[in-house]
Amino acid sequence: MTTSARAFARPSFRSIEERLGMVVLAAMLLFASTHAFAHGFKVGDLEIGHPWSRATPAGAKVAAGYLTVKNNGSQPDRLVSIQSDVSDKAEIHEMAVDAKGVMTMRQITGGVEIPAGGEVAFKPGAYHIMFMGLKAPVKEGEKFSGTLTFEKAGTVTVEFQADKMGGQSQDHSGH
Ligand SMILES: [Cu+2]
Repeated sequence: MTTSARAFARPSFRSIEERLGMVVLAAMLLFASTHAFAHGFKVGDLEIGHPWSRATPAGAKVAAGYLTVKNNGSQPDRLVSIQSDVSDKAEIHEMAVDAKGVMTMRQITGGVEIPAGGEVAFKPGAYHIMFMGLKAPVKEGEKFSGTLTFEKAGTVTVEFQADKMGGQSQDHSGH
């Protein structure tokens, strides 16, 4: 049997249509997966990763917000404010251990710097966003939007995914 005969017997090259179809399918899968798993937002040189919150008990007046901000630029930027329809206002807070060894929460009034080439995590036990004057309880599985304002990059609206109620867990590595 000759080489050419074997080549002929093999399923031949896929048609252009088939190949195009596969490219479209691959693109759709890629889109679906980035959509489902990455949950990220971009503004200028900044990437906002996985904004999330926690379900709140009935009557709660505050909810927390967490996310990461990565700065791919060569200039530092600064998260200066947050707004959301779910609450009267939103503040930037920091959890820290005071001189007596007690965990306390304080408001950061001057914003938080996002260093050039660096990343800042707003997470339980550290910097976080506090939605003050909550208008309705945050329910598990729901999403709500919030608008972040950066000194240089400007504003970006992101979606916070509400996780189950917090308890004492400081861990969110499951996401
Ligand atoms: Cu707080």
